[in-house]
Amino acid sequence: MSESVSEVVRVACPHDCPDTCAMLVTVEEGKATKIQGDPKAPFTEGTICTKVSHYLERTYSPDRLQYPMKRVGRKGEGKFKRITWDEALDEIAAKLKAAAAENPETILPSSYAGTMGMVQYSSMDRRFFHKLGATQLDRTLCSTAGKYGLKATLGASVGMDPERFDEAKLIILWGANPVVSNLHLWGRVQDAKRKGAKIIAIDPYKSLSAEKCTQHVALLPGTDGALALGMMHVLVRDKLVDRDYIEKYTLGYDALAKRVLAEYSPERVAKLCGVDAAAIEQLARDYATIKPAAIRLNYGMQRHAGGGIAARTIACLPALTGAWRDPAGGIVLSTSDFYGFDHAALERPDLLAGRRPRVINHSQIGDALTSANPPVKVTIVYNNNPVAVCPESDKVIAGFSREDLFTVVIDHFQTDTADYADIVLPATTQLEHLDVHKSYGHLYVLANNPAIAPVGESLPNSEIFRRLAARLGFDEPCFRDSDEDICRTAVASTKPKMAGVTWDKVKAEGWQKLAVPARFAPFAEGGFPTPSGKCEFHSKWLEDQGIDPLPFYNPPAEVADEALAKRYPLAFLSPPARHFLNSSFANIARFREFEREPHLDLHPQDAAARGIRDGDAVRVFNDRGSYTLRARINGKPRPGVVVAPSVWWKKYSPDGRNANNLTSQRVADLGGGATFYDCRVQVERV
Ligand SMILES: Nc1nc2c(c(=O)[nH]1)N[C@H]1C(S)=C(S)[C@@H](COP(=O)(O)OP(=O)(O)OC[C@H]3O[C@@H](n4cnc5c(=O)[nH]c(N)nc54)[C@H](O)[C@@H]3O)O[C@H]1N2
Ligand SMILES: Nc1nc2c(c(=O)[nH]1)N[C@H]1C(S)=C(S)[C@@H](COP(=O)(O)OP(=O)(O)OC[C@H]3O[C@@H](n4cnc5c(=O)[nH]c(N)nc54)[C@H](O)[C@@H]3O)O[C@H]1N2
Ligand SMILES: [Mo]
Repeated sequence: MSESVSEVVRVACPHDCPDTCAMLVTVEEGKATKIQGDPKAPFTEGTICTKVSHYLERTYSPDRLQYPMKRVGRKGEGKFKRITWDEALDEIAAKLKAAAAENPETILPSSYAGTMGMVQYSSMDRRFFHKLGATQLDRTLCSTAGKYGLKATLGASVGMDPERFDEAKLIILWGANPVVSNLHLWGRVQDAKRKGAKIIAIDPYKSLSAEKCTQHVALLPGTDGALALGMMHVLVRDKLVDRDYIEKYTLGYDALAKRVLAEYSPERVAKLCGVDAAAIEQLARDYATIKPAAIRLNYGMQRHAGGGIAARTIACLPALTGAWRDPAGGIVLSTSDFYGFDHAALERPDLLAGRRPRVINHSQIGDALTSANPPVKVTIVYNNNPVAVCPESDKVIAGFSREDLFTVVIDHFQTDTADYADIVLPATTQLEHLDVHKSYGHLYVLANNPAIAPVGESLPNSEIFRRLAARLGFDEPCFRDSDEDICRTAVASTKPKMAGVTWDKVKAEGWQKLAVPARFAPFAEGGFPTPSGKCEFHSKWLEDQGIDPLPFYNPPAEVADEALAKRYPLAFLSPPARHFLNSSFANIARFREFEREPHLDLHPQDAAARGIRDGDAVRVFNDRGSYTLRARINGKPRPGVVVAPSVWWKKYSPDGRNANNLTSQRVADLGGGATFYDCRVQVERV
């Protein structure tokens, strides 16, 4: 915070988005008056999305939580009274002490990615819960199926440099909707298109991105692995593979080739995916012959029961054709493992001191809160809105409604989850605290400098856990680390790609690139971070887990269930709405107006079969629940698929429910990942 009249502060966008923008905030007399993308930052290039261009409205919203509060109404009712920080923290500390004395595993953190800075996302909080010996949360809501799929094939969450997409001649947007969810990559895709590149979307839905592509392959949800295997069949059959690359830098080609030739003919795959065999042939030929070829894989395609193996299978493609040879070729799902941040120093798992607390899967928090043994008695929710975003809401709500559960929610706003809290604590926004960021969609380290003083009595997450640690008598020096100490710790690393990156430099300049060559082609000459150092078509790591070591088609659970399809004939997708960020921003009037109202896109055929007209109120339902929204009839989803852009807050929805009343707690084949898009429903007019 500065005393000067007007200054420009370097901040980083905190949101769960691959773009992690570098931004400039103008501060006049202690008040933030303008926010903009940093024009000098290479990936941001001076532009930010609509959501964050209104970030000041979030920070200064009249709805901001300003002081600690204690519940006075029923759970869920949302009635609270103001209390002091001392009262709040004393009561929380007393509850934690009592629970820890009985069994620390009755304590559960519930946090995700409301902010992705290391200080506010995963440092003091993790130390605190490690020291307590609390139940550990397996944070599987978003990306773990794909992450482990990538690990099997490439060795880690690494891939081509997203900055090179503008040089590609073929781009496949595979389960990715960058217009909505990865805007700065989309700019590069458009540059490539202007220079003549062919852009292909693979998506059951004609998303805002798919409608601007050269070609759209609208496959059945959850069948991407089969499509990739069909492409491989054509590549092998027609000798379109790069023998030299395969021999030098891959493992298991002969067995893979034999399998795809025997089992995955385009005709068979066409039936599995619901697309024409000719389209598969064409896709494979284009992929092998138009170079450089870049694949933007994104998380949409892995929110299915077979999503992990599907991501692994698709990740084999660039090694088959040698696409990695070019900096603008290859595949990227996430770049996060290129960073060498010192997570052990940040999170201090050593504070567990040999204890191995049970682990609860975040995607099954509904079951956990209603039936775990021993029961969860105390939960602290921060950076997360589980009542809105976790699957099978009826169970999540039943859990948070338990009278014998003590719930603390730390947030900026009175979220759907905060309504169930015993104590609500106000958190600072990104303009009010310090942080350091990596990105999962580019290769820069970013600093977030505080621009203004905390609004009301809000505090950073880190400070809240610091104060709780002091109350619980945790005396390790790490509990006294300042936020700046934590930033310094994060980047103090001897890993080669962190060479030259220092906190002081990042803080002063706002961002710094990892130490990679200017035209980075990570696997042009192999060097994959797998056990063999090769791209692993054959994965011993999977074999050791009892999983087929070669790529195979692992079907979706509900989408492929023909018996279930008789009762619930439609596949239901609930991908991000453009003007929300998961459930963030969905409480602010401006963004709700942009999105108008919760709506369901239907194909005319499916609407006609149900007597549904455009604009009708419809009820979507399955065995887990139901909710009501407005029908929009258009050709965007393929027949048999309905799409509800999400994640609306329940309290701003017509019947107080949202998409997650329908989604299931089933987890994917790898990493225990959530399967939000593997969901069958029926729709009727109300
Ligand atoms: N504006 C905005 N931006 C965001 C977010 C947001 O909520 N709003 N969320 C952020 C977060 S947390 C994440 S993880 C990313 C997500 O980024 P993306 O992965 O790009 O997002 P999704 O929209 O989930 O999925 C992309 C597309 O996958 C399609 N899809 C669904 N199932 C399948 C399938 O089985 N196969 C294929 N091929 N496609 C399928 C969907 O129809 C959708 O159009 O975006 C981030 N950016
Ligand atoms: N149906 C359906 N459900 C989904 C998805 C989907 O596509 N469809 N997407 C899934 C995906 S990909 C993800 S990543 C998850 C996201 O799930 P979450 O990570 O829970 O994301 P948000 O809903 O944005 O909620 C984050 C909360 O953190 C708060 N917050 C932000 N910054 C801070 C801070 O500094 N301190 C504190 N204490 N709080 C802060 C915000 O105000 C917000 O209420 O949702 C998943 N749920
Ligand atoms: Mo996510």
